[in-house]
This record gives sequence, C-alpha cells and structure tokens, in this order.
Amino acid sequence: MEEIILEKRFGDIGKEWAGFKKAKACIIQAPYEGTVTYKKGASKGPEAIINASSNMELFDDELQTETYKIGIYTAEPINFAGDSPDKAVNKVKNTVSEVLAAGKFPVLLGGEHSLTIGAVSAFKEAFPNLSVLYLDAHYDLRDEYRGSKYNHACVARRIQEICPVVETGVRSLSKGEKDFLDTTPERVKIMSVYDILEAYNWKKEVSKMLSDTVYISIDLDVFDPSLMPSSGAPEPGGLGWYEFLDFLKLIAKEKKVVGFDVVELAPAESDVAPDFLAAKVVYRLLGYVFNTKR
Ligand SMILES: [Mn+2]
Repeated sequence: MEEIILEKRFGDIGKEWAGFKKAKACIIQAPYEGTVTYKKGASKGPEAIINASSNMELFDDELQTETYKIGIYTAEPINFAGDSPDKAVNKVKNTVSEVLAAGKFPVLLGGEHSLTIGAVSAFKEAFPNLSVLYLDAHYDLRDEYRGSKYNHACVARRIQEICPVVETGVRSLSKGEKDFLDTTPERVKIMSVYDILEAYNWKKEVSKMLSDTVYISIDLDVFDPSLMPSSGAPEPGGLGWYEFLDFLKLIAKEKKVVGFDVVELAPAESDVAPDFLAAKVVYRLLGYVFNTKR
C-alpha cells in the first residue's frame, strides 16, 4: 500500500501519526452500495465518517489516552465504479489481505454490509480459528435476495459458510431465515434483543460463544434508531450507546480482536449526530483493542 497521506483522513490526525509505515491501524474506505433496497446512501458512509471524525477529540475521555498515537493510516477509497456485488466483495478481500500482509490492523468503513464477506474471507485465510461477532438488527441469513447471493440481506448466510458467526442485537427475521436457523444451527449462534432482555449476563454469554480470534462486524442499525436514524433499514428497539460500549470493551479484553468494520451509514445532511456516533465507534473501539490489553 502506498504511503499517501490524504487531506481528508480519519481524525484529521497529525502527519507524524498518519503514515502507513508506522501505523498499527489502517482505515479502508469502501463506498459501495450495489444492493441496498430501502434507504439509499451507504456509498456516502465512509466520507461522512471521515468528515465527522475530524471534529472529534483525539484524547479519549473514557480511556484517558491518545489512541491516535498507535498510528492510524487512512487509505484512499476503493474505486468500485459500476462493480457488481461479487466484484466489490472481491476488491475488499484483496485490499484487506494486503493490509493484513503488511501487519496492520484493518478497519473497514462501508458501504453496504455485503462488503463484510470480502473482509471475512481475507481474515479467515490469515486466522484459521476466526469467528465473527455480527452486530446487526437483521439476521441477514437469506440464501439469495433479488437475484444475488451477495445481497446485503445474505451476508451472515455467506459468512457462516466461511467461519462461525454470533449474531447479536438482531430483531428482524423472515420465516425462511427462521426455518434455516431451526435446521442448521451449528455455525450460527444468536443473541437477539429478546435474549438480551432475558439473559443474566448477555455480554459474557456472547463472549463464550466466540472463538479466541474475533472479527467484529458492526451494522450501525444494531443501535436503536433514536441514536442511529441514518441507516439503510432502521428497526426499533436496538442497543443503547453505553450498553454497546460496555459490551465491546469486554470483548476486546477477553478476545484477540483482529479487525472490524462499521457499515451501512446512510448519512443525512440534516443530522450529523449519527455520523459522529459512527466516527466515535471506530475510535473508541480502536482504543479498546489497543489500550485495554496490549
Ligand atoms: Mn442490518
């Protein structure tokens, strides 16, 4: 990957901390939406996150540290011009593989959720014992949707073909997906919002369901739409901010988190708060991964 320090980079961090060579983390911008069916706009997600991140305090008030000093490189957006979903997924896989080969920690900014399939394929090659923590309002377990196996409604179905997946915060399920879960539960574990309401300690339970090496995929619609109205398919009754943070902090402490993505931000010009939330998710999670253990 070339050492180009972008004008618009994550956190607007000083050049001293923004070069590729010294960076521990690499932000991959993936502005692709080919299969979004409801509210469009996910292709503008990465740019909105980068813009919002430049207004963020770089001193992390929870962790009491300056996370950016790990070095955060922001790569140029992947060029998807006119790509079909499978081609877009493949481009993401190649980019993530390249970043992993360079020994960096990849952070993928979507774009639509389908891109996660490419990321997980790359991670699985590097980490055979991988499992995926899949945060989403939707089960995404359809085998095919609107003629594509790489539709955003099929992402978790594709991922469980690659490695075990634990879906958390889910609350929107079709009958076909329910039938699939009833017959093939082996590689898909579920902690739905209804399970969360009943569980004694759902965060610990999810942690136990995961292998030691974890990739985290965050569809922003896992949050309650009161916090995150700017997603492609909002569903009421999602996670709250502190609940989410507390959970990810635990996972980062107990597991080897090897990368993550934040997807499905469909920014609205009238409300930047969701963009800012997404930027904070990225920065705080980097903080958890790099400061709570290593
Ligand atoms: Mn979703």
